[in-house]
Amino acid sequence: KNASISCSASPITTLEDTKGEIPSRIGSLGQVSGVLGCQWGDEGKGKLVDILAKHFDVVARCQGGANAGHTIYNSEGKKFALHLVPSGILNDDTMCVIGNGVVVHLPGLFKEIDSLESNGVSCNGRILVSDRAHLLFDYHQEIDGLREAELAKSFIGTTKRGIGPCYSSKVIRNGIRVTDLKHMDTFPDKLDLLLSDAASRFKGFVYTPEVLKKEVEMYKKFADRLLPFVCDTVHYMNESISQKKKILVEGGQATMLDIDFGTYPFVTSSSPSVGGICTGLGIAPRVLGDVIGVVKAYTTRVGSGPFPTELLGDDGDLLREAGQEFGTTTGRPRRCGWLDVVALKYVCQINGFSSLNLTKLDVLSDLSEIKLGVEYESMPGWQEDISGVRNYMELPKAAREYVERIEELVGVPVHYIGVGPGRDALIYK
Ligand code: 2SA
Ligand code: GDP
Ligand code: MG
Repeated sequence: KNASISCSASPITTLEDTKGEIPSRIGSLGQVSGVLGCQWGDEGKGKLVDILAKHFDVVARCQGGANAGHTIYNSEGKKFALHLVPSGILNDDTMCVIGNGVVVHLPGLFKEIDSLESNGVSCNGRILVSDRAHLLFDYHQEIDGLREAELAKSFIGTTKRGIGPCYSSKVIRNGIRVTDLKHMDTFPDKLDLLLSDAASRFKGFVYTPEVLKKEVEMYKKFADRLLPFVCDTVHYMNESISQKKKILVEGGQATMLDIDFGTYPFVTSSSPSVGGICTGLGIAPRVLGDVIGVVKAYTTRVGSGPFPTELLGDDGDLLREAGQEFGTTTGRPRRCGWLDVVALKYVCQINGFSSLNLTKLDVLSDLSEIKLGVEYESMPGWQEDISGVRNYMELPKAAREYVERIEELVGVPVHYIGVGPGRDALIYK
């Protein structure tokens, strides 16, 4: 392998530039389609959702919360990092839904909306929040940190965004939902129960009547601001389906972080795999058309847990630099390694993808040899810049052979290939 890998910065041009090349395939995606992560997150789901959003009426998030970090670039090359707001927001005609399966941190949501608005993205009337979604409070974030500290060396490496504690409240049935903001008379008692529970469990958690008072005052203001966004999204989604609107579901994290199917206990607390689409939005499995799996041409993971194809030391550092692999939410360096085909096959089995989007192929460009995590298979590299390529047949032969070997091994066609972060940097195969 070469001593240095450089990530070629692709020029960001407008989507119009590639219009002729966008295949009918996008137009013929199922009325309700999904985009899900195939590894341990950060495969580039946000970029694909943003590109596809133009062809959909609604983009919906079904699980997770502000642990997600979806990076997208608009046509002027301006960068946006989204956490709770669905990645359809840059397309003016798309409605964005935050479904019942999402855990919502209101201070974070409003900060994100304010930042989008101040960057010229109008959110007004374009975001709907499920009345059934659970509220994630600052205290959930605090105890996320306390839990991690308690675990000491066996810490999970969470994003400390309060995800596990909030889903715990939901499952143990003392959680507070968005709809509870409509009943501010009973809200303080509900919050008191939650905070008292946390105080009795965690020595380090300071809870006083003043804390409650301050929080309630803050949430009264939030309630006024949020209520225009609140909606029975189950009804909205199903009505939209009856009206033949096109719906794209955006997954956060990925199947290898799924609470059931991932590398437990080093997982997140939601279902980022195909089942999460139905439970997180209240739509039936039979309405689901295409589900696209997003897979990076290599593997990354943030946080602890098994990673069989991980590259440690200099090799991992080179890949991290080339791919700019740092957490979109926390800035943490991501662990890097070769593509794990064994894990990918398992993920394809669980989700039944109709196609794959192989991303960041451009990052491997300088390598003389690329390893695939299947009985330590090795393939020749192509060692030339592919970030300007837009036509599959113009990719170097070795790059095409790499793509086709992945298709052969996992048994799912690769229809989209990422060769840069910009909207135009996608090859339709
Ligand atoms: P949590 O916070 O309870 O969901 O953490 C549990 C595990 O799930 C992982 N996780 C993620 N992995 C990759 N990317 C995520 N989003 C951010 C990003 C991460 C960041 O886009 O880069 O900025 O650090 C994400 N969210 C959760 C987490 O690392 C734990 O392994
Ligand atoms: P997500 O959580 O799956 O949406 O992914 P993230 O946004 O956290 O991380 C993916 C990163 O890779 C982002 O910085 C994207 O801009 C970038 N990216 C996406 N696709 C490509 C690609 O094909 N090539 C390159 N070089 N970067 C890409
Ligand atoms: Mg991410």
